[in-house]
Amino acid sequence: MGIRIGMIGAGQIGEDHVRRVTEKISGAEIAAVASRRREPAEKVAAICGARVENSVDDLLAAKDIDAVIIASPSERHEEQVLAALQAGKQVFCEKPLAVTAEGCRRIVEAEARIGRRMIQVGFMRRYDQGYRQLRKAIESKEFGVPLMVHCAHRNIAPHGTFTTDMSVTQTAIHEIDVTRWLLDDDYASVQVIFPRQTSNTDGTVLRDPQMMILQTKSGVCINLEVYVNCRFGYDIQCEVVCENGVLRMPEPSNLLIRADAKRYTALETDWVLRFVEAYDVELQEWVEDMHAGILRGPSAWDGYVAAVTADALMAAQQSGAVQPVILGDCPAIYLK
Ligand code: ISE
Repeated sequence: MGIRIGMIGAGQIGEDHVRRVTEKISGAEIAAVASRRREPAEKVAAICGARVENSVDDLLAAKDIDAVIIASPSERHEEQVLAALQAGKQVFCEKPLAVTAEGCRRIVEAEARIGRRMIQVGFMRRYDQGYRQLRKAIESKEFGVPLMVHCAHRNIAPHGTFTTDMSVTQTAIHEIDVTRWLLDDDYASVQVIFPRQTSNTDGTVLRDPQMMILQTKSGVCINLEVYVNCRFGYDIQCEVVCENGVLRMPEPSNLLIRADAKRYTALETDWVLRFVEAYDVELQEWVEDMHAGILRGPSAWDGYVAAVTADALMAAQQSGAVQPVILGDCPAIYLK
């Protein structure tokens, strides 16, 4: 029997996930939708023929719902994840797991009390082909151990209001998770340097670009350029320097065009397109893992580690100094 999913939130990412589960994913269906506003919930429910619940509480109380996808505004995640655990539902929560590290810790503790994994966090880059190839090559040890990682995260322009700390919490958060997963290593310290600033911020207070430097416990240095106003395209780069070789993430395979006395390949314009396949694989594997009774994707602990690292980076933005990343004890359910 298919997993019956309740969708919480009916914004763009919620709608995308509903389409995915309905049109691309096997082994699950969207049974109900709940959102603070009725109208978008009805629109999203109509895509898949699901019912609309009056509230998140009603959706969580429904006996026919096995799991929920939480794609509501970030500030509501903590309360909704905790309520879903309480109701015995499996949870897929879009990033961030909670808006504070303390909030993530409360979720980790609640899940640890249950004694098994119930939560997966939406760090979709772990499901991207290119990152998976990188991880496999690192794991093979064929090129020696990794020493350094060079990353770039470039957006054409931010959507809506964007502040200096959001370059960490919304943008760098993806590299914080995926690099730690690639290297299978935790962060020891972080630092932020502000290079010459772009005039593309149009007079807003946002500091852009930023150079973030993270060092792992085993000493690997990661330099991450975050440039959210690059104007030219959505551009994600990752290169791992190992002892005996350099591993570069492949570019997305777009057509090579010769025209107008130029030879070029188009760049994506946003993450929805750049990571479209990763999002599909992410939800498909989550559904398969629920059927198999064992979750393997990004855990609540990974969500917590990302939040603690993000806090250290924001402290580093303020202080200009190297900041330690202090995690505390990891509950047994998350240890491999
Ligand atoms: C956005 O929230 C994302 O998650 C994107 O992947 C990232 O590139 C962008 O900078 C964020 O604002």
